[in-house]
Amino acid sequence: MRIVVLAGGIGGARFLRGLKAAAPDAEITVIGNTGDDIHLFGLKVCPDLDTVMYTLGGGINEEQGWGRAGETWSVKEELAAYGVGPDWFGLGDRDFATHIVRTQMIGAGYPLSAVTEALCRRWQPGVRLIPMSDDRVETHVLIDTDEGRRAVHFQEYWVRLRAEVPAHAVVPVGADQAKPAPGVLEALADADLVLFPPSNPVVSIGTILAVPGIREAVAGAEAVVIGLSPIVGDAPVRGMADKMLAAIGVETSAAAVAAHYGAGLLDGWLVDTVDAASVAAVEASGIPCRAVPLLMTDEAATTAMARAALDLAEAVR
Ligand code: GDP
Ligand code: FO1
Ligand code: CA
Repeated sequence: MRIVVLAGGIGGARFLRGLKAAAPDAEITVIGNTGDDIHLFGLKVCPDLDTVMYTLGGGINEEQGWGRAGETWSVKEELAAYGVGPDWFGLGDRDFATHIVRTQMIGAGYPLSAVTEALCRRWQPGVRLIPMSDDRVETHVLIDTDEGRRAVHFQEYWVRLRAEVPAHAVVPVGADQAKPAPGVLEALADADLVLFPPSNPVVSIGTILAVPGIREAVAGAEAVVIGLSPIVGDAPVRGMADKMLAAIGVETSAAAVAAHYGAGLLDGWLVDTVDAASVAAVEASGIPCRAVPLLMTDEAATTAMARAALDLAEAVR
């Protein structure tokens, strides 16, 4: 079976671990979000691609969910001693090496998709990881500052400001001019199943779908498309997705996220058992829906979630 997963960082990566266990023989292609990418200290950092790569490759800091296990911070301390910022984004020594290799290869002329493939030769994530696009796309968030309304980089909004100020708009800058990376449209056309893991619907999956051609390829795919809600009990399980949903006028509920993707994209939707009361409303909007436990508390629970997605796909096929 050929499965394509549209993934952000932590939510996508953890789900993928369960999917690999639930479907050990499947050929899994991951289309990764690159809207979170940021250039720091002359280096290109791709947080969501790295989170998937490190999580599946066994190098992730499990507690934090991003960055490397066994990390040290000498470079960060030395940069601070020079007074060179930003100081609000935590790049560790081990992680720095990834960004150095990536930036060096891009400087030599390799597209991000080829660089990602090269980095994955070390990590062996057991999936084919492709960035959504080789073109630069950068998510910006419109906020009010002392100097008036300003667009800030998504990481500045998320990490420095902790999403504590209202977001008026979320803009994937460059997406309208971006092309899907080589292999993205082919993978979607050849897929038996497309999954939306419980990733952020706005700044992860929304950004991937904003690359012209990808939304159309998902909607037009022969594959069954199944999504899992990142919202449980009307709140994000982790992070500040509620702030992002508010910015695009979508209520923070599992049913509202399903309606936001719509029956044009989704052939099925999973909500958590605490949201079982919303199953009828989702189905009334034309999307088959089931309530199952959706908390990725351990490997077994995550694998069961992936199995529930595979089961729903069979039922609606
Ligand atoms: P990010 O790029 O690191 O923010 O990660 P993603 O976009 O892939 O996923 C973020 C989303 O994962 C958040 O909105 C969380 O609510 C969701 N999430 C995290 N852990 C869980 C979980 O155990 N269950 C569910 N259903 N969602 C989760
Ligand atoms: N998230 C944080 O909240 N604080 C950080 O300092 C931070 C550093 C960081 C470094 C490398 C990397 O790959 C990810 C990192 N993240 C950090 C997570 C990243 O910013 C995520 O993309 C967003 O938190 C949400 O998508
Ligand atoms: Ca992200």
